Amino acid sequence: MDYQHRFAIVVLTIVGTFVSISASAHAILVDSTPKANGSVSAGHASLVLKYNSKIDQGRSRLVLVGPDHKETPLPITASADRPNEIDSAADLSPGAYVIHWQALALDGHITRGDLAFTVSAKP
Ligand SMILES: [Cu+2]
Repeated sequence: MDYQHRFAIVVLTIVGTFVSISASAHAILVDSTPKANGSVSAGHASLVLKYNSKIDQGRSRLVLVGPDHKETPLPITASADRPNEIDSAADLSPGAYVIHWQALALDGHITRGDLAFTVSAKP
């Protein structure tokens, strides 16, 4: 076996290990309301973050960053019938927002991310 073949096998082994670890159970955001970089009308909005695996809703966190850069922790609504979701709601006025989310999957691993969206004035 020449050097290039051996190198390729080592790389494939490393990639394979990484893929199998990340496929185990970490919570990955797969869908949301509002959508990433999407838009909603001003007013009372439900916020839904949907993951690929079950979430410990009691120990996950959502922080809403408003157009004035003020950070507000959001209350999470526990919903046993939707174990893959983190649900909340907020009264929103027009502007650009970001939700910093922190999700605890049932395997004990925490993942984090940002969900940016825009709130437009009521038509
Ligand atoms: Cu995990």
